[in-house]
Amino acid sequence: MEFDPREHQHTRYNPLKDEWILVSPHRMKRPWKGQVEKPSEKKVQAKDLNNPLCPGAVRGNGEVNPDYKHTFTFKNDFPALLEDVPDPGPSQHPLFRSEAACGVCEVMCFHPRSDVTLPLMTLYEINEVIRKWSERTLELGKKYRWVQIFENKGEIMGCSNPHPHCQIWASSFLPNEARIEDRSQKDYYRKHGVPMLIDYVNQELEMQERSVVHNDHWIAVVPYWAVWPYETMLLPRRHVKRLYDLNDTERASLADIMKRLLTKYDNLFEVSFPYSMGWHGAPTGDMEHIENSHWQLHAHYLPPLLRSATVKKFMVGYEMLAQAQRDLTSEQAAAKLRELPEVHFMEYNSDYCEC
Ligand code: H2U
Ligand code: ZN
Repeated sequence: MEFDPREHQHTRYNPLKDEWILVSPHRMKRPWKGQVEKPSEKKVQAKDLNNPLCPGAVRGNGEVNPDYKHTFTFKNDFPALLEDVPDPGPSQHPLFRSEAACGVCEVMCFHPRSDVTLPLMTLYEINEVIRKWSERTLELGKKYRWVQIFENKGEIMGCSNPHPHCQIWASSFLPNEARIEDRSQKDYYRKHGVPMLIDYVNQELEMQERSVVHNDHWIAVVPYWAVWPYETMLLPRRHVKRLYDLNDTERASLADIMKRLLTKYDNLFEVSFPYSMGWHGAPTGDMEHIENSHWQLHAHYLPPLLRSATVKKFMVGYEMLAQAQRDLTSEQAAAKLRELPEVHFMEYNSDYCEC
């Protein structure tokens, strides 16, 4: 029998995380009798003064939000990282290690309206979000090694608030994902003399099978080693280390590809598609000026949905105790996303108005 990646199980290597994933495409045929998520039926109001992220609303700390027109960034009122805390001191035993950790957490609202998510925004509005992302990375990166921008979208991802927003956590340490990606990209660069993700982008542009959308400056692909069914990576085609190294044209081009990708995501199951996304780029702070040529800026989009708006992929059992496993291949997922329209399904819906 000849090997067919669409039929036969195999493992794939993730060079960024130095991990393997089990691909079992033959399982796509199995019927689903498990948990079905309730679709979120609540219609989001454009403005709700009881929502602490809205313009003019009162936040947890008693402050009133300004009447903002585009983005609005504030220090998280319930931060996981504080700027000034005592140092735990040297560890006494190798099995009980700890290190000092400090940082700052911010929340960034993308738009004054709670019912306007990124794919429904204009390119100008998305560009405002990107400009703010760059600005905060530059500012917080003066002091901190790692500035993690991330968006949890949808209740299924534990997002507590429907208002379009992301969080920014800046830390004095490299979090695990960053540390591992740093090491893997460094090893690849030493071995091949080219940044790993530049090689990867060129391969994907040539092969086309996993590309979802691309434009002159960016490409969105379902990575060869994707774990989540419709996971994508968004990468610049040029070598760019950090968000604030993007020029005006590249930022405008990023707004274009984000709108196209996120519109496809929403169109897949005709819901506001839930995901966790985040940006990774070269470290900052006291690591900004060390050799970082191995780093390439990129974003990860990690959506939990599998076969409909209500069936989610569970990462349990084998995934928690052995390794990640997927049914649908990355190529099948990319083909499905590729064929979806780039006009948002809500734009056909007469219930939706611009009032
Ligand atoms: P998530 O929905 O992604 O969890 O983000 C909402 C964040 O907003 C959350 O981290 C913060 C929460 O701490 N927040 C405030 O800082 N002030 C408030 O008044 C409400 C929510
Ligand atoms: Zn990454």
